[in-house]
Amino acid sequence: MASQATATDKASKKARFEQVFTDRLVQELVEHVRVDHEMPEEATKWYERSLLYNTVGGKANRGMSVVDTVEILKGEKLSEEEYFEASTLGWCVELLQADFLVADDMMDYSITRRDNPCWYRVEGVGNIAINDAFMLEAAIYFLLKKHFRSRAYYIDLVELFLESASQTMSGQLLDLLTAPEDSVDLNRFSMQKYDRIVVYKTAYYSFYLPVALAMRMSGITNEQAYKVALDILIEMGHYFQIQDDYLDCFGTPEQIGKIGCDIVDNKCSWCVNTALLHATPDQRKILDENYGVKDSAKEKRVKELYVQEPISLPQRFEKFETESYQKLSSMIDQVDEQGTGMKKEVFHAFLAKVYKRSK
Ligand code: GPP
Ligand code: MG
Ligand code: MG
Ligand code: MG
Repeated sequence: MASQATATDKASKKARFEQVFTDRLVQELVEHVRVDHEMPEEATKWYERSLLYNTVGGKANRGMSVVDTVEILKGEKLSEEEYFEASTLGWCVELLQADFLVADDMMDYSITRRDNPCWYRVEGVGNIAINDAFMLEAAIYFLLKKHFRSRAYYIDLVELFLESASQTMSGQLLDLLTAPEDSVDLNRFSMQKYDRIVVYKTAYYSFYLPVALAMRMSGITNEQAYKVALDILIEMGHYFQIQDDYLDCFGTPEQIGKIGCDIVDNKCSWCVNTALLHATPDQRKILDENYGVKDSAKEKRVKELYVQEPISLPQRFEKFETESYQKLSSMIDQVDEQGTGMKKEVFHAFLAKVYKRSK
């Protein structure tokens, strides 16, 4: 019963969050392009469809973490107005995520996302998806201006978005450059390169950004508090992307809502880097012969190898998860709440959302 109640609470929390977007923010955005950009109906309809298709329907962990953090820092329930503002900021993070996913799916030749065809694969969309990604990003700055222009922390919000987006683009560049389509050379991969890719392409925008936005909104100005948050959240983001890489290979499409493609895409993933560290010379040869080619039989061969000893990715992943949890918990325990004005609960709550996730 208790776990059922929790599941219902979670669902209604998410429904409330989603309503802010579907019932209010989408209309504001569509009205903005209709009136301020003189867009005809054909264009406003397209934009509305893109906003709904690409922004709603995910886990919304990033966006809801903004709201949760504001509430934890306040120490009591938010008023209607406070809830609306925090969730608007949360939706701005989800819009950034939507922008990145539309573009990333094109770059990664992905097939499905959130159980549906990737946006660029929807009939009639194709390369228009590139412009739709730009429009999803532009939506962030419209909403920030509309709702936060008069606040003293407005510029901090804008800078946080600009800087995290820029860090993500650098990470994405490294991700793409280490995965050339036409030349497979596993010697180019390493765990050091991997760590840098994932911190930049994932951790800043997915973990530091939502919490730092909420901290600004809550009036935290102590720079040490931001430093402490950065250290913990970058580590958490690193852990999260390793989960993403593991699930790309070992999760089912029904579970993760997308079809994994890291092996055929020649990605410098946690899986291949870990396999390279432990493979016997014979296994290494098989990896060299089968990794990074658009051939499902070869992809299958790599997956078979990943579970064999001494590569044993499932066991190594489980160990990694336990150790990451311990490391993160001990970092969180060391936070000086009095000195920084931060609360450990902010980090515990975010970690609880992603620990041992299966999607
Ligand atoms: C996750 O990589 C990283 C991103 C989605 C950031 C993309 C950045 C851009 C500047 C476009 P991933 O490819 O492993 O994600 P997924 O598995 O969800 O496709
Ligand atoms: Mg991808
Ligand atoms: Mg990618
Ligand atoms: Mg992935």
